[in-house]
Amino acid sequence: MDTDEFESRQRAREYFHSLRVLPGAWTVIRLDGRSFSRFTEEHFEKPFDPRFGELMVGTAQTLLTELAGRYAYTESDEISLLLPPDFTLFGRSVEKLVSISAGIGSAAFTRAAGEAAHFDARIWLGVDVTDVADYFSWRQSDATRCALNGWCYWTLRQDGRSAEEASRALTGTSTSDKNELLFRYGINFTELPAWQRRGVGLWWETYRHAGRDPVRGTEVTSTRRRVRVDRELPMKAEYRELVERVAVDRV
Ligand SMILES: Nc1nc2c(ncn2[C@@H]2O[C@H](COP(=O)(O)OP(=O)(O)OP(=O)(O)O)[C@@H](O)[C@H]2O)c(=O)[nH]1
Ligand SMILES: [Mg+2]
Repeated sequence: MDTDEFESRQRAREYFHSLRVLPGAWTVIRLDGRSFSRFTEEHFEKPFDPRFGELMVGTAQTLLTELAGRYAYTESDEISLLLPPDFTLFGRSVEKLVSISAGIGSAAFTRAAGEAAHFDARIWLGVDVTDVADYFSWRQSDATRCALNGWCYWTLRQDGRSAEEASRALTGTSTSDKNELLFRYGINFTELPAWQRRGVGLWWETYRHAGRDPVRGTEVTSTRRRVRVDRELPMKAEYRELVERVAVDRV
C-alpha cells in the first residue's frame, strides 16, 4: 500500500468529518453543562445563584461574539446560539461546530469561574423563523418548568426534608400545586427574578455614537453594534415576536 492510499484510508475512517449542516437551514447550537448538578452544588447557592447566572451570561456573550451568532439564550446550565441560514462558519462542518463551540464555552466559563467546567453541544435545525420561534419558546418553557421544580425542591430541602422525601413530595404534582406549595412558604413564584423564570436573551443592537473628527475638528455620529443583554424577557406571543425580529436582524 503506498502512502497516498494509506493516507486516504485513514481519512475515510474520519467518518463523520464530511457531515455538514444542511444548506439554508436555521441552526441552533445548544451547549449544556456537564454534570452541573454536582458542580453547582459544590460551588453555588441553591436553587439559583446570581453569580452562576452571570457566568452563564458571560459565556453566552463570548459565544455570540466568537461565532457571530444572531441570538443567544441562556437558562439554567444551558446556552442556545442561533446562526442565520447563510452562515459559512467552519464550512458548516457539524464536528467543528459542536466541538469548537463546546471548547469556547468551557474555556470562557472556566476562566471566569476559576473552576474547571465542561459543556457538551448539539445541533438543532429549522426551516424558517416560525421554527426558530418554536425552538426558543420551547427552551423558555423549560426554564419556567425547571425554575418552579428547583424552587419547590430546594424549599423542601431547606425545611429539613431529605433528597428522597423532597422528590417524592413533588412527584405527580401539577403546576398549580407547586405554586401553592411555594406560597405556603411565603414565596410568590411570579415575583421571583425574571432571569430565573424566563432565562436571559442576548443579541446585537445598533446604536448611534457621537464623537469628534480629530482632523476636521467637527462633531460626527457613527453607527455601532453592541451586545444587548435582556434579563427581563417577555413570554409567549411577545417573546416569539422578539425572537422573530432578532432572527432576521430587525432590532
Ligand atoms: N446551585 C445552582 N444550580 C443551578 C443553577 N442553575 C442551574 N443549576 C443546576 O444545574 C443543573 C442542570 O441540570 P441538568 O443539565 O439536567 O443536569 P446535569 O447534572 O448538568 O447533567 P448532564 O447535563 O446530563 O451532564 C440542575 O441541577 C440545576 O439545579 C444555579 O443558579 N445555582
Ligand atoms: Mg447539564
